[in-house]
Amino acid sequence: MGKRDRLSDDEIAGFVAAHPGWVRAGEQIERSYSFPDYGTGVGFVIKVALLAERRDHHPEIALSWGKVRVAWSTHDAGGLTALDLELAELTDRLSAG
Ligand code: HBI
Repeated sequence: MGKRDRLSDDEIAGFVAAHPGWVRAGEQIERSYSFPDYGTGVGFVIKVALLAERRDHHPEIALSWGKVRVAWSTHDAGGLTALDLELAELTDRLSAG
């Protein structure tokens, strides 16, 4: 199982069950994070963006006041891969400050 091989539905369901906040949305996993203000959300977006650049793997990120939505998928694989799950866990760590 390479990091960029598509995951099975069961593997994805197992991740979602073990990682509160993450949900499957088609060929993505997504999670929204709440922040006390817009600026704190921006800081989180920057950290996720820098992670994405370091790993050459980029999420969808939506920023609004007090909220950031992050969605991971592997475009090259046309679905979810282990890389998405790994980066979703890293995204959670970044949200913890
Ligand atoms: N980001 N989410 C995501 N999925 C990809 O397939 C991807 C990426 N960032 C860069 C990237 N692929 C490059 O390796 C090229 O394949 C575009």
